[in-house]
Amino acid sequence: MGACCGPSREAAGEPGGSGAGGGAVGETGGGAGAVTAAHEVLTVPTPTPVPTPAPGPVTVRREPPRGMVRIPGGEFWMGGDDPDGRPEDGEGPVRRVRVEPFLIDPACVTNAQFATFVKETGYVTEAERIGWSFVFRQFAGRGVLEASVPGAPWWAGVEGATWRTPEGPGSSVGHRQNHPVVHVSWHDASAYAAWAGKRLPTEAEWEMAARGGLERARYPWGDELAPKGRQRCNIWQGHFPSAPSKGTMPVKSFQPNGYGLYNVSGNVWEWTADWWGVEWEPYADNPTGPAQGEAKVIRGGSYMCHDSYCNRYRVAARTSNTPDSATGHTGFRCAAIV
Ligand SMILES: [Cu+2]
Repeated sequence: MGACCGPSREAAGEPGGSGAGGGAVGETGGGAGAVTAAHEVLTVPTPTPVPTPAPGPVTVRREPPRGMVRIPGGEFWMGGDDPDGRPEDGEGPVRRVRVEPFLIDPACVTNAQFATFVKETGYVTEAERIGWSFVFRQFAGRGVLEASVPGAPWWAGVEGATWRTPEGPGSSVGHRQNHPVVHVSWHDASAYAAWAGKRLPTEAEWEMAARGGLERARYPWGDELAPKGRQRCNIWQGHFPSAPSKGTMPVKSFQPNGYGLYNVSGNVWEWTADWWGVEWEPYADNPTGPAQGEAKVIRGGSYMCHDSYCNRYRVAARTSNTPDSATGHTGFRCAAIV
């Protein structure tokens, strides 16, 4: 998993950072060196024992509501062989994949939608139970823990950072009701999806939908990042990580792709159903990823992705994070059977 895009609780949980196994150190990869000049002392918050994931049964509320997009299914070229991609990300080789027709949300789940779920079920997110989550250091105010992610010093563990208080104590989502919910773990996202009568998309479904009907394009809208100079996604602007960032944007910002999906590139990373893996067959029928694993695939890139160290806002790009991890730049959208 890439610590720069998917900082995991485990990555921050290695006292001293030196022996940080699990790949966090080696995974910073690419141009990360350009922005990791200052090494910080890695003192880590004592991990709080976490109760078993997903608190209690979540009641399934209803049939998949209207407003989802129907993706016709069929075959497509999945993955990329872009020389910009990192070999360890397993974007390639490009292979033929078939998926059944399915439904997918046109946009990520918003703070308002997640609030309804919490109100109806009393659900408590994993970050709330554990007590801290990852915040982009530029946004962090109170509650910053003396921990950092090896190779990705722009992440801060913040006590009290939750979906309701994305920057930590004192912050709120009051003015961000239509922004994507963040600081949700994979377990939280799955619980929401079950409640909504939906599920998380498989990685193959996510990519087919994100491609919007285009074949082997670099982005969901074509091959050019900013056609005619027009920005099409919320990614890092200016020098990373020092330029001022606005963070998330409303889930329906920018023009949607050919299938009507908004912000598949940039804004927030999106959880998928699949365990992480990097081995592919030349052809796969409705793939659902490895049977087991340690990390879940996340797709799409975020407002923090920048060409200078991570160009994972390309539509074939992928990384992962552990299912208990939460960050201020990861959210999700749901899928459902037709
Ligand atoms: Cu990135």
